[in-house]
Amino acid sequence: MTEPIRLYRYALSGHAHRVQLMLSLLHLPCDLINVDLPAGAQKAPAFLARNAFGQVPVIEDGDFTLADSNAILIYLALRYDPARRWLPADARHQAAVQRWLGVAAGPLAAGPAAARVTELFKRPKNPQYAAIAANLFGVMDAHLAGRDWLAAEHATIADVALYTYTAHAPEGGIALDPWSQVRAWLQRVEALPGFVGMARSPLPEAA
Ligand SMILES: N[C@@H](CCC(=O)N[C@@H](CS)C(=O)NCC(=O)O)C(=O)O
Repeated sequence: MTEPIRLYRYALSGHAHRVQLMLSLLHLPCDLINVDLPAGAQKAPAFLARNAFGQVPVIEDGDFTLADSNAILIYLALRYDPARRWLPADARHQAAVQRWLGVAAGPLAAGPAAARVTELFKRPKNPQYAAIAANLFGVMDAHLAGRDWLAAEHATIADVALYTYTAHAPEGGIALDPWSQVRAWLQRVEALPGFVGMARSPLPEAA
């Protein structure tokens, strides 16, 4: 790598934070470029040329441009972790990682992340978000009973992908108190060398 990786992000985007966290865990230098989502900068032609879906995160690594948080985690792990700890090479572990990346793009986004964005931008509440989150965290809590990490005997990109919107679920009015295994796992992620957090938003009054 000859120059820092450029990360296009919004400071309150958990999808973008997921990438920032991975870059930091891999000790990769990066330039953070803020995209003003409330002003609609992600839909401007210059940004759409980087990601036609008009969303952060996007990275530029030299002449290579890549959007989508989970795709970026896979790229970074394959490109910059030759030991293959963050994305194990063997079939079972790699499939387990992929399963959790699907959860991050599925119920994590549709439940806790959607509830949080509703609070952040004062959109109409939808009780389905809390129901999706409760089911997800129940499954995660049971899965984490007796194991430290989601997909292997050590941290992988699965843990990075699930971390941010789980840790910040209370900002969407979804308390983590019932899920002791999930809370212990969050602490393990936060203890990883190179961990960097995302700015906390105020908790909703009803939470
Ligand atoms: N599947 C995408 C989702 C990214 C996403 O939802 N980004 C949000 C911020 S968290 C965004 O840019 N929203 C602005 C918009 O859709 O206009 C990923 O994993 O990167």
